[in-house]
Amino acid sequence: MGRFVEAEPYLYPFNGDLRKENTALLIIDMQTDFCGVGGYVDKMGYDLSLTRAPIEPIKKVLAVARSLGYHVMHTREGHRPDLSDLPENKQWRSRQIGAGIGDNGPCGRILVRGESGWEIISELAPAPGEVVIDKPGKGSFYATDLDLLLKRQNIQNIVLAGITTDVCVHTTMRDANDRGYECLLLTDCTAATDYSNHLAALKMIQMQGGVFGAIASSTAFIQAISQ
Ligand code: C5J
Repeated sequence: MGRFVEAEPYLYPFNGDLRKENTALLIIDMQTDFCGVGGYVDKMGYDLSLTRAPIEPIKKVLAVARSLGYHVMHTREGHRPDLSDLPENKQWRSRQIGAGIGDNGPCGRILVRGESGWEIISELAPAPGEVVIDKPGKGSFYATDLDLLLKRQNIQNIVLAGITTDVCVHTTMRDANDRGYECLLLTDCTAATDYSNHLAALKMIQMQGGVFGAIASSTAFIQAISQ
């Protein structure tokens, strides 16, 4: 028996053990800085319609996951106001592209904790009691207590949504996979600042029999958990 999602390149999870108790929906960096007007991605000149596309599909998955009692966790990329956790090269590179991390922008200081651009967009705001992970890097495990929280709750399956597919979502999925978590990326609940990068990131996951896990549409995931 078991419960499986119609996923690629294999039915997810590998062992059919998909339950609210052992599964977390992890929503990565749905912050104004990555998908809102005047935020970091906008300042860099990328097309916001790409990173905004997952908002509606995530809203649907989130509503179902919450109603069924699945674990829901959110992450935010950002730095301390004194920038003591901002690597010099990360700041330098962001200035090269005209969106200096820590510099003032239309939504406050770019990628700085507590600023309006750093907040998770209101449509996907965390509910009381949901875990929110503040991370200084691209991966959600680096310099955070995410692994500890997952282990304490006996979570084995991580379902990934959020932005951007090729950067923070992929870094998190790769790291989670190395740590033994069974990962599923929701294809329409993720997006990149370049559509071909999104597609390439999806393709990479499907190599080697699912080198980092599997991918599926949000519809397939909702169908599986609603049964
Ligand atoms: C980036 C992220 N792209 N959340 N951050 O710098 O993917």
